[in-house]
Amino acid sequence: MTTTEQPAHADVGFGRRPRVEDARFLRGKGQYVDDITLPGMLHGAILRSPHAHARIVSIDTSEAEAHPKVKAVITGATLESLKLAWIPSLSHDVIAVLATDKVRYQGQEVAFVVAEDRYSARDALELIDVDYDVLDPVIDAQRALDPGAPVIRDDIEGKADNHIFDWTAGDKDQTDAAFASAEVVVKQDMLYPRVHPAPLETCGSVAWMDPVSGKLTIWCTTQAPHAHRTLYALVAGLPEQKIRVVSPDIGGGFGNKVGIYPGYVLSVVGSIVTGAPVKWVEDRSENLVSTSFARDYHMHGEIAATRDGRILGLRVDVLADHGAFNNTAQPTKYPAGFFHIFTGSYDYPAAYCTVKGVYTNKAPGGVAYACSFRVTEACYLVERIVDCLADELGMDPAELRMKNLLRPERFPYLSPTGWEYDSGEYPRALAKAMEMAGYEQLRKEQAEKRARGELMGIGVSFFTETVGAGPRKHMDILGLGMADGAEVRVHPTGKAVVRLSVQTQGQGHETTFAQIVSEVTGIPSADIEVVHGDTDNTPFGLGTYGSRSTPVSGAAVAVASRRIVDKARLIASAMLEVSPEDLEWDRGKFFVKGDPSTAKTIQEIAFASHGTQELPEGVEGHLDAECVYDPPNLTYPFGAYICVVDVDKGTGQVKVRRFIAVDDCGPRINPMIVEGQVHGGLADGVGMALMEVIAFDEEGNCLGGSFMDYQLPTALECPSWELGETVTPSPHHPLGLKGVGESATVGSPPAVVNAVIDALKPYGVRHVDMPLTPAQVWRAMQGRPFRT
Ligand code: MCN
Ligand code: CUM
Repeated sequence: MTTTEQPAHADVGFGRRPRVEDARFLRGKGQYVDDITLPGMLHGAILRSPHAHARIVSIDTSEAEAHPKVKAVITGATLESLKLAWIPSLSHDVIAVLATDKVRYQGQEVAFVVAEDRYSARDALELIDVDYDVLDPVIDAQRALDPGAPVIRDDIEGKADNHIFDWTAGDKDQTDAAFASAEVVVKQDMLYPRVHPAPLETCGSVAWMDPVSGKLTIWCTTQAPHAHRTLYALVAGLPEQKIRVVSPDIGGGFGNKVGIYPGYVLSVVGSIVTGAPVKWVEDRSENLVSTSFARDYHMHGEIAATRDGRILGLRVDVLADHGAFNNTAQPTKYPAGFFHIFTGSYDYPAAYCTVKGVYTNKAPGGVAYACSFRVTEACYLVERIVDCLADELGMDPAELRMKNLLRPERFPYLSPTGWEYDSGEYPRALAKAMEMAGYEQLRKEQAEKRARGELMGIGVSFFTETVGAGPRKHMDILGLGMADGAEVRVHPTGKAVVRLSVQTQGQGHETTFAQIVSEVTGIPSADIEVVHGDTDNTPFGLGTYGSRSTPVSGAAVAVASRRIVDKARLIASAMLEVSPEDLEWDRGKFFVKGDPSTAKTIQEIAFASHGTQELPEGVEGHLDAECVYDPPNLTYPFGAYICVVDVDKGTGQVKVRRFIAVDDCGPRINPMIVEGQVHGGLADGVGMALMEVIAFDEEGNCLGGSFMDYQLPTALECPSWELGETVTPSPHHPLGLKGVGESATVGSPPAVVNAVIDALKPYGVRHVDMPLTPAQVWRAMQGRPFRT
């Protein structure tokens, strides 16, 4: 017979499996947005503001229009006539697609040129003459609410200041009481500086409004194709079925590709105006200067404790710099994202935070860069201030953590700010990291080095993340509930296709999502194709960010796969002429209980479902299933990190010598991919802690506009990572899985900073703000005598 017999196959279910997408990536055969070329395609370029704050007096485009290769020049006035000059932001504000009245940050979009080639489009930008009336900018967030500060958003009716929102979480009175009764209170200001996700591939799009079919196709660098399509439909008034958003291979997102950028909209308008496909791809400086930055949180923390090191409460006050438009991405109810998970991994009853958002003359954005919706900032705050407390108490920071970590019997745990942590075994993870590090021995080595006047530091951090947004009843983005669909279809020959709403940017979904189907159905992973990133061919869902793909879409795939198995049971019962309850499932086949020789494989069942086999009452043919998954809760991955640094006394140069990371994301679909995710996140952490910052001068000129100024870590700055794991399944995910894509970026910066501050202990230094560049570290040592 038949095509349905399968060889014994090792490639089934969870486990190490090389990434299938690498076959094309390693050969340079990926298909990125910039690889897309269509007949007659034109190219767009954006004229950007040189000023941080200026009124536009006039724009003269006549010379640019006269350029022989220019097909169209679009300004804010053009867009106003199409009602597209302003579009909704992700945070219930608006953003300007092209400036009409004022420019509000350096690099803001002012005009768009469409030409026959990229070079002519760029050349023609020089021919546009904009007359600006320069205004005082607001650069320092601390000054944004000063009386008399220039009002940035005078486009908003009645707006007379730069205030965006005030937000609180936790119980103020209870927290005040905890502080009043505390023996020790430690206070610390800290800044999580503005940084940038800086993916290798910058943002771009190709738009084609087909005048014959009336269908608009947009190939673009998006982490959320379905959400983008709906927004295009709502904003432009185009019928949603006539819009197709395709996210081809993406060269890294890291949060940079969540939102809709003016460039995407402009390529659409360009195509409508010229009748030809229009490509727009930004360059590196445009990406760094104008697209979603991350962090920019000015935090004041206070921690209360007993003298013997029991934490009693935490109080936090944050000033959030959101730039010129409030365009941070997070579920609607949470203007500060999930920052209120700042209570971290410790057991204490009282916590309270206030967050104030302000406008400044800087690029909008705010959460991106593997942030889990601001868990990065929250984790940094608590892990830094716990170290400050250890310093105050003269206690070892690992011991202080161990004393206060949530114990396993506390789960599910309701935090003082309202999160329900699903599962955790925290002390075990920290003990494991300490054992891997040889913690006692490291402290001895440090003491010896200190006695010799050498600077060695050991930094500990523990993190709890909240990922997998989220339950529809309280999480949405612009009104769209955060559920995700998945469809699994088994072909007659027993091969399968799974269609996802989420979109990979390098996380390896083509590999791991096939493994989820395989784990449940027993079909070999190699026989399962993963389709994603195309709204015409995949079910609706909100996309990839906040490490939600595995917790939400992965759950949808698991449930759909189980439905396949349930249906296969009914068909097998007809094939074997027994009742379904008499069948036993042994991943990949059903057999009559007690008689394995009767087995029907999933492949045979698939063929039968398409064949002439008589099917039980009520069972339709074919072996397909789908699911829309509404997560009952988020998942709470966690981990314990230990960093060892050496600091050069003469130069302030920090060398990360060792980094031990114990992560717990529940069972691992593919341990190799999880390790890769952790490696990347740890490198992010070293980068943010030591070198990355988007800074501005007093006039609002961005000082981080190239990789000469915006430093990223390389292999030279990274040690050979030492990874460990514990496995605590999520009780509510169908396969117990928790997300992991942002864990290491969240958990590692405080470990590195804690290590550097620990090295500087002989100088009595308690805190230094990131990035801990040699100059920053050196300054901290100056004027302070070295004391062992
Ligand atoms: N995984 C696993 N076992 C688990 C959990 C996850 O094998 N228990 C696998 C997943 O199947 C997936 C990968 O690990 O292949 C990451 O899964 P998940 O934690 O669900 O995160 P997402 O897939 O939703 O990815 C998003 C996350 C975010 S928000 C940022 S930002 C980030 C990150 O992933 N951007 C990345 N990692 C990145 N990695 C690369 N290479 N490129 C980016 O742009
Ligand atoms: Cu916040 S960066 Mo990721 O969620 O795309």
